[in-house]
Amino acid sequence: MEPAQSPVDVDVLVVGAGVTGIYQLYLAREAGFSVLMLEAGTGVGGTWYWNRYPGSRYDSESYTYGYFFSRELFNNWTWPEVFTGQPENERYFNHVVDRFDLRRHIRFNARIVAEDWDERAGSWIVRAEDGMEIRARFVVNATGVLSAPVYPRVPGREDFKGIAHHTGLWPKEPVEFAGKRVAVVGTGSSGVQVIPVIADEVASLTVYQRTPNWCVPLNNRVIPAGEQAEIKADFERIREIVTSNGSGFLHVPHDRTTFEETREQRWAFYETMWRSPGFAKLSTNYTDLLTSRDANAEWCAFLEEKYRSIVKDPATVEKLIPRDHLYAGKRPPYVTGYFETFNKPHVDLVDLRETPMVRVTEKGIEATDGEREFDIIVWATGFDFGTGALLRMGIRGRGGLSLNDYWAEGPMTYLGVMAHGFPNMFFPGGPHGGAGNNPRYNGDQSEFIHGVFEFMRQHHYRTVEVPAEVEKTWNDMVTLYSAKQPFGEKSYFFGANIPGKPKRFLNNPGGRLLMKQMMADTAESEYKGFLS
Ligand code: NA7
Repeated sequence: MEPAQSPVDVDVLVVGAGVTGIYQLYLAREAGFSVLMLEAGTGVGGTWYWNRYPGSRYDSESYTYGYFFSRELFNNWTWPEVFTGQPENERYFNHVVDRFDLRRHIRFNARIVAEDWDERAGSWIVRAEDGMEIRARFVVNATGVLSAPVYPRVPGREDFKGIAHHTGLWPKEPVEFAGKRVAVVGTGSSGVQVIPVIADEVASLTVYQRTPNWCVPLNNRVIPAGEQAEIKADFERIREIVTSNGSGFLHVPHDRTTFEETREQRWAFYETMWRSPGFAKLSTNYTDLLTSRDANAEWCAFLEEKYRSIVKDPATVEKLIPRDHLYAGKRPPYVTGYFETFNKPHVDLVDLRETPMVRVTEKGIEATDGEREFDIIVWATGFDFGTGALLRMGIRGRGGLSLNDYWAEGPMTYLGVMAHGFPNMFFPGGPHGGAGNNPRYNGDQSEFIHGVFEFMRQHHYRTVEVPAEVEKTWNDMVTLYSAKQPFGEKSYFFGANIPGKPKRFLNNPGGRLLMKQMMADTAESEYKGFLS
């Protein structure tokens, strides 16, 4: 007779060695659970491992993006710039896993192809592409929201004989741009980071833009030694602010609305915003920026003026001004020297709304105005946001229920971390997650999940599953607030970039504070109805 209970290999299996997974692994290991992490890549860092294209850089302040679980880690790591680049970010995550001796719990080159809930054993059987099989009591899929890269559905992509890379799958070996004819397709956060960085090296640069974005300066700078010391001395205050506020940033919200001030005052204030670091343009702008169309349009009018003052060719600047959404209608990119790039004589902008792409050829790209030849094509065409990674992993819960079927009309979650029918499985940093400084928001989720593990161990429960009616309260909240948040239905936050994907809001429109409150209530109720 088969044993009723198959032994588990580990208590907690974490999938994905990004910023969220590493923290989850650390929490579980510190608490004495047996742990394992599986990672598809050959190194740690997640987003900061895969997106190693030239110009890849934080747009959250480095010292608020890193971890706060160890004062000693915070003290001993020096962020050289306010917004550090990918190599530095990847170094940080390597430092963390080595400093806390986590690397020995990680298996690399392990791409998951199946996760099956074994009802009888009360555990998950997880299989990797190479045939490795792990049995785990709990599975935490920390696989990220921007980790399933997508290419345009344009014929002939495979025919191109030159070099072609997606920004989200960038190779470790350097790509030689010097003297090459280069195309960049896509002008989201990744495309607008690559473009100015490679522009001076290449023989020619052609930018294929489908939708212009409201790009604003990142305003990166080196952090001088004196300021470094101040930041380190300020650990407790910084941690308190970024772990307790809505955005996860250190930014202090403004105290007035747009039209309380004269036009002259507004323009002076917008100038301050233009010079402010990264997301401060969103989080410290006039308080009605995202709630009043008129207020938002006023900021956009200022931005339009700025663009016109930088870009010399009137036809080019016309194409660079968004007309179909206001600020934050799509995720706003933060740039360094982006608009200036279009003043260089060897840089061209192709507006795909005027001349759509027809096909990729052996030699280049054909649009309706003809074929252009290239040595290199950079596909900066984004990701299957939110659900993409989870729906590529073959996850099957109770009774063989496929997550792809359960989420056929869009994700159904509780707190953006668990789903009914999928016991003992979690996905921090996944769909219905946060907009803001992601590691802080995802960290809340990891701590909630870890609290569940601790409670179950203490009280000898084996299974945790969100009841259907409780899950519904969260999904009703998402539906209700989706209509009130600023991101438009044309953004990837609604899955708009993926043909055929259901149009559902893929973040938590209720915000971080509501999520934290619901987590606290759930824990306080001792997970009533969740445990068996
Ligand atoms: P994004 O922000 O999704 O940008 C992708 C870009 O690629 C965007 O400009 C798209 O235009 C463009 N795109 C997508 N499909 C096509 C096709 N078929 N033809 C032409 N152009 C296309 O991804 P990123 O990698 O830049 O940024 C991802 C996140 O990384 C970002 O939000 C930050 O969190 C960091 P569209 O706007 O869809 O018309």
